Amino acid sequence: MSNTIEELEKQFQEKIDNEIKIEPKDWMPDDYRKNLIRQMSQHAHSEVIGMQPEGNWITRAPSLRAKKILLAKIQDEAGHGLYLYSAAETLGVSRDQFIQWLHEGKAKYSSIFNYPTLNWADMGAIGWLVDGAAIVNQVSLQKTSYGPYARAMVRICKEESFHQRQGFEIMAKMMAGTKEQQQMAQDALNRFWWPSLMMFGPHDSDSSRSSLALKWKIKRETNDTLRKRFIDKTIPQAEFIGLKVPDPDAVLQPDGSYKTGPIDWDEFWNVVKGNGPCNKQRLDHHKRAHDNGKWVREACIAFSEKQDKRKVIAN
Ligand code: BYC
Repeated sequence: MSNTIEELEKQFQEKIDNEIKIEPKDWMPDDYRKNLIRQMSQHAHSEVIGMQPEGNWITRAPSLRAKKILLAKIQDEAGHGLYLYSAAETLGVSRDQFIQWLHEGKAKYSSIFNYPTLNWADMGAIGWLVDGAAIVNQVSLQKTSYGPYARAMVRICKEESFHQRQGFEIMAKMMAGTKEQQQMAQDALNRFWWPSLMMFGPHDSDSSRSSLALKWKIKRETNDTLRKRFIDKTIPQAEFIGLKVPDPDAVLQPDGSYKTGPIDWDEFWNVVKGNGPCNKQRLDHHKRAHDNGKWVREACIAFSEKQDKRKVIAN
């Protein structure tokens, strides 16, 4: 006897409420699938596009040690993108389709990667603030209800915490250096502080996706809760190495948390809509790299087809 949609929805919600993971072949509401496809593909695109601002500094790293660490970090980000594309493909959409949506502007990636990286301290600011913000979000996503996404997050979080530390190390070293180095570190914090807070998305009251995402446990905590956690962790870290966050309204409260000033949401939406300083550059670069890699993809397919034919003959 087949179940009605209402029964299937009820059983689905019971699984979610009982913390049972949803797996690719399980029944799921269409909107759950669509919401996951959107969020996971945006997440994957962010990891991949996020390589560009840092890739810009590989040839100019100040030492061989710094270059090796930066290369390893960027390679990790590529890996994160690939785990996430694979996890998202289990929802029935191909990698080619995800890339096409990105190129057509139908899929987003994190607003943070539309800002330029102007000096070496920006590598510190990205590792410390951007990966730091990403970890706060992703630790929460380790408990997301979709199994393949949750499992990808566990591995990604381990690598992100190394990234956060390497960024903080760069900032701490610069703050222990010359006056010019200290100014560069403060300048990088000034430019990346507010865009890092924007990574968590709009305030809860303006977050159109949150209510269903929370009901279905795709998201486990709200945008504002995660943003606040990041702020409360990061301001003391800044002060510890002699930096000051560029928020004149930031005040420590008796409970140990911080009250902070307003975020410029016009800037956020402007960047999200494609008008940030580097949106065009980032997308053009991705399209170019994708086109240049066409022959590699074709060679891989030809090779695997040849291997398959050999297997058929051998059997
Ligand atoms: N940027 O209802 P809301 C990394 C959009 S990369 C752009 O709150 P939701 C790294 C949102 O998509 C880590 N768009 O949405 C890599 C929605 O528009 P649509 C990236 C944003 O999904 C290299 C609309 O605004 N992490 O670690 O419930 C080097 C309304 O928002 C942004 C992830 O992707 C934004 N910042 O919540 C270094 C985490 N914020 O789609 C580091 C996974 C919001 O309806 N994603 N929008 O047209 C999430 O957790 C959630 O999707 C968000 C947004 C918290 C980002």
